[in-house]
Formats: sequence, C-alpha cells, structure tokens
Amino acid sequence: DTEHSSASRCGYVAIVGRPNVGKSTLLNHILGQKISITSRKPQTTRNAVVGIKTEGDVQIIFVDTPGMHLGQQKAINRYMNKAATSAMKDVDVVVFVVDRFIWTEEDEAVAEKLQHVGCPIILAVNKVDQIEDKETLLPHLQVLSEKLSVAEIVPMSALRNTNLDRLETLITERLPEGIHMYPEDQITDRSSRFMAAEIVREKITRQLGDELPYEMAVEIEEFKQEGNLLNISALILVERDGQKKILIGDKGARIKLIGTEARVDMEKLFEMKIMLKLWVKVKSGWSDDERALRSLGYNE
Ligand code: GDP
Ligand code: MG
Ligand code: K
Repeated sequence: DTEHSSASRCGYVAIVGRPNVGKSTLLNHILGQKISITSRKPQTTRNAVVGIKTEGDVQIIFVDTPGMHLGQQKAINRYMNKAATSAMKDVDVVVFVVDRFIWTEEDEAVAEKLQHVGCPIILAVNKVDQIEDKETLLPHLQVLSEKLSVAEIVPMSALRNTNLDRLETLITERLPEGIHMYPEDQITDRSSRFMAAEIVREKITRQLGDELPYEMAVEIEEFKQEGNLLNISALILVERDGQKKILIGDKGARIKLIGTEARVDMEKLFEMKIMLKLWVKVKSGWSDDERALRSLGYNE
C-alpha cells in the first residue's frame, strides 16, 4: 500500500558470547563480507568491530564484542571485559551466541551480565550443523530457555548460513524506526589501517595455531599511497624472544608466508597493488602495560 510504505529502521545490535562460539563468523556471513577475523583460537577479536548492513529500509549496525575473560588480571583482559560490557549498553538488540548446548561458566558469566541490559535478547544457538541427532534439538532448546529469559531462541549455523535470514528478521522487528546513520554502501566504520592490522593478525593466528599465544599485537606504522601502489608497513609486537623466532621461522620462511597471504587479502580489500613490509619486535610486558595498550588503539 503506497500510502503506508514501511518506515525506515536503524539500530544497534551487539553480538555477545564467550570466545569461539562463532560471533565473527556470524557477522561476516550476515554481511556477506569479511569484516571480523575468525580462527579456531579464542580471543582473536580484540576490538569491537562495527559492521553495517543496509537492505532497503533497514540498517543494522553490528557491534562484535571481544570475548569475556574470567579471572584474568592483565590490562588487556581488563580492557576486553570492559569493552564487552560497554558494547551491551546502548544497543537495541543483543544477540547472545552459544555453541550448541554447551553451557560453560563463561556462558554463565555472559548470561549474568545480560540480566542488566534493557533491550531484548535473542539467543542464537550456533553450530547446529554439528548436531547429528536433530531430534535432540527441541528438548535442549527448552533447557536453554530456562537458563535465562530471552525474547527468542534461534537454532542456526553461521558457517552453513542456516537460519540466518530468520535471525535477521527477528532482529529487524526489534529495531527502532529512524533514519539511517550510514550511507547504504558503507559496511564498516573501521579505518583502512585497522583493517590492514586485522588481516596481518589473522594470518599470524592461522599460521601459528597453538604456538603463539595471544600476546601479540600488530601496529601499522606506514600506510601511504604512491601512485597505484599502497605502501603498508606493519610492526608485530611479541612478548618474548622465542615468540619472535617462531614468527620469523626457518630462514624467515614463516614471516614471508604470512606477508604473502596478508598482501593477497589486502589487495582484494583495497583493490590496489600493495607493498607490504612486516617487522617483528620484542617488547615484553606490552599486554600488561596500559600506556602501550592505548598507543595501540585500545582506548577505554
Ligand atoms: P568467535 O570467537 O565467537 O568470534 O568465533 P569465530 O567466529 O572466530 O569461530 C570460531 C570457530 O568456530 C571457527 O573455527 C569457525 O569456523 C567455527 N564456527 C563458527 N560458526 C560455526 C558453525 O555454524 N558451525 C561450525 N561447525 N563451526 C562454526
Ligand atoms: Mg571473534
Ligand atoms: K575466535
């Protein structure tokens, strides 16, 4: 009906949950593009990443929160906890992601924090593709729904794109009416520098798996376009000399591979030829140093 055309909607959605449940995968698949890095290792996402999806009259602004860290006292963990908590305020909808029916004390901690948010919570039961016997789904959903009070429960698979449209519908229904905050072709408000650092960090995490803990940071020192070439220079900070050795690898083989993979992704993202330089530096104590964290962009 032309006279009552649907109103424009726009709102903020926080994706919360303990590490590794699939928050980044969910965000990337909803956006249909890679914004947030994913890996098998927990805690790869340190900063809240905003992904923006605009479709017709609806604009959803996603906040991907860092994982919750229990009982850890380092500055980096305090920062991440704070960021995760503040991301849950001032949003219109919270999507609480869990891994099937696995309920740990970390999930419990997230659930406790959620008791104080004023907005509706949608419980996204992710990775259902991993459940062999689908008959067990319903009774398990029942058990989950008794753990906390949520507006909706959606079984889904971020990886296989199962039920994501249902989740989007449930989110959209709960967004306030209002004009859009961003142009419709904008998918993130992260800077190009930030995205470049994320790509390098992702390649390192993928290369090293268990070998390097998350005591590693990437700082973009140079980001300069010269003609058709984009010069990027990234400094990788590690805590210990042994970590530097692992990262560099035999005759520099590993850092070279990381650089090549990162450059390929950057060329796709920036649609430009990239000259990428990677440096590794040992700076012990950086992850417990408030000032170092601020200089790396972890602003509280
Ligand atoms: P985050 O820490 O919550 O952001 O989790 P990630 O998005 O990084 O995902 C952690 C791991 O779970 C990765 O290996 C993903 O590929 C995997 N994963 C995410 N969603 C699904 C899913 O729906 N099914 C399966 N089988 N794996 C998934
Ligand atoms: Mg993540
Ligand atoms: K992860």
